[in-house]
Amino acid sequence: EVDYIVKGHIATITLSRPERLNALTSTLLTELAESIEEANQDESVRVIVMTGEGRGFCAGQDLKTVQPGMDHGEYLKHYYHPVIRALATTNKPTVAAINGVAAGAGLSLTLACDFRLVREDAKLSLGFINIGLVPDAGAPYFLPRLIGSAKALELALLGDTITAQQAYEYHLVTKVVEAEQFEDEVTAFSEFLSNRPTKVIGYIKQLQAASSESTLEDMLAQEIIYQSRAGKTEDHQQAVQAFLEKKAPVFVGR
Ligand code: LHQ
Repeated sequence: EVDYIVKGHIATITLSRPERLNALTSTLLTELAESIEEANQDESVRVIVMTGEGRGFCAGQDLKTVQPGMDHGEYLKHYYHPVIRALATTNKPTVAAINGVAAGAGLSLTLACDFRLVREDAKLSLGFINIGLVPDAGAPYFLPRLIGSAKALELALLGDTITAQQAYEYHLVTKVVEAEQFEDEVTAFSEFLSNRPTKVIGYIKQLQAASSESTLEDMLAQEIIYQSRAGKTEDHQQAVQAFLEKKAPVFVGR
């Protein structure tokens, strides 16, 4: 239910149940967590892209699998949380390529990524409230941090479907891309990222992740540690040399 391919330095993970708008099942979620872990471990991978097959990105949990008597909390713990943790803790840059509708936990998956590229005609909806549920799969953590608590609460309480353009105005997505350009733009963006200083990208991510729970003094201490590490990378040393020689830097990710 998940396709995984590595091309050059880019791992592309495709949610693949197109007849149901890639609605999530326990099998799909298990495979998704394994794919993210595989990309995370593979040293040749410098970018992780997640996208959907067919006309949708992901319609959230497959509601046909929701049984009476099922404990949603336990389900989250077993199937969703490993995916969200894997996305949120990888040191590699992650891109959600939102090729079509993203609803419920389908939208939540994208919030745990570093970048969201969205097709101009894709619709986004938190949606949970419309079926009497709270937002989940990391959304209560990520959404207020991404767009501020007022807008986050509004989307959660109203459950509205918003357009790609609105999502951009709310600072929810990185970029809105014309439909015909979408695949080329995802490739170009991922290739650009894959040629950046990958190790330092990981440091930047770890440093920023530390920020939400820290004081200024904590963060000043953290930046000493990370800049000291960044300063010792091959990419930094080579890029300074290239600058002085008026050449373009070539980053190897180390
Ligand atoms: C679907 C689904 C779907 C099954 C479309 N399931 N078939 C939940 C429970 C437990 C524990 C943990 O956490 C969660 C997390 C959650 O994600 S809850 C939120 C679940 N998702 C939703 O409530 C969204 C439901 N879907 C929709 O609102 C619409 O389908 C959207 C806005 C996604 C797309 O609308 P359209 O583009 O108009 O497509 P459609 O509605 O015609 O859907 C196409 C087909 O896909 C259709 O099947 P059919 O046999 O009639 O062609 C839908 O029934 C099916 N489908 N979402 N979540």
